[in-house]
Amino acid sequence: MNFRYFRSSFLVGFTALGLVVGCGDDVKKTSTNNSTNNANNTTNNQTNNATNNQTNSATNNTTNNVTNNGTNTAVPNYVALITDRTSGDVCNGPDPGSDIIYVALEDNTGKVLGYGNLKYNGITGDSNEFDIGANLDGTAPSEACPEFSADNVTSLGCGGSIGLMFLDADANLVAIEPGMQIRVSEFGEQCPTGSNDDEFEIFICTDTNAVVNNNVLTSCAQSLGGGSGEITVKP
Ligand SMILES: [Ca+2]
Ligand SMILES: [Ca+2]
Repeated sequence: MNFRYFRSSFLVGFTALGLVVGCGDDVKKTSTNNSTNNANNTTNNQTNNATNNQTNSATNNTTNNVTNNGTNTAVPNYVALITDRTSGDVCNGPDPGSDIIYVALEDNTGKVLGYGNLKYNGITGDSNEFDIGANLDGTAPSEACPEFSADNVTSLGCGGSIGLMFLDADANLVAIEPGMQIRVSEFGEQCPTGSNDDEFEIFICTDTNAVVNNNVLTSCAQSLGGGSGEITVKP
């Protein structure tokens, strides 16, 4: 064998062997690295997912809270319902049931915030001569105990009801809120010619639209109390 050829072959073979051996090491390293990277990726994915879930959850909660807060904002109450509770012989007269002079919405010191304006008419009584509701126009009464006339007094009829919304001095609506009071003046014993024959009960209505536009009273479920003559109740 030619020595030069042998040396060349030896070098080629040795180098090739080294490459093979070297490649073997690299394959092992690559495999190990891949396993490590996969493990890291798995960990990272889990961490990212957890972080994303937390972020999404927080974002969703914030969004839901904003939405819920918007949805849950309390709708103001505007309507007070006065229902007559009178029974007996007085129901057969010309002014059956409670005879309302005015209704005032006041703050807790008695300062008038608005007067009742007739928005739901459930007045009854075939012989009721005081059923036009002219005095319930949202303005102040001319007198505490006026002449008993159809212009000054509204008789509900026995079992009848009226729904009122309150207007301030500028004819703007005033919502009924906790801390206020509602004062109903019925032509009763506080007036020189009145009597305590008639009784009524006051309710708050939570669905203004149903009462005012559809004559539906199912939301007028919260009783504030009642009586005869001049009565003050707190919503
Ligand atoms: Ca009456
Ligand atoms: Ca009366």
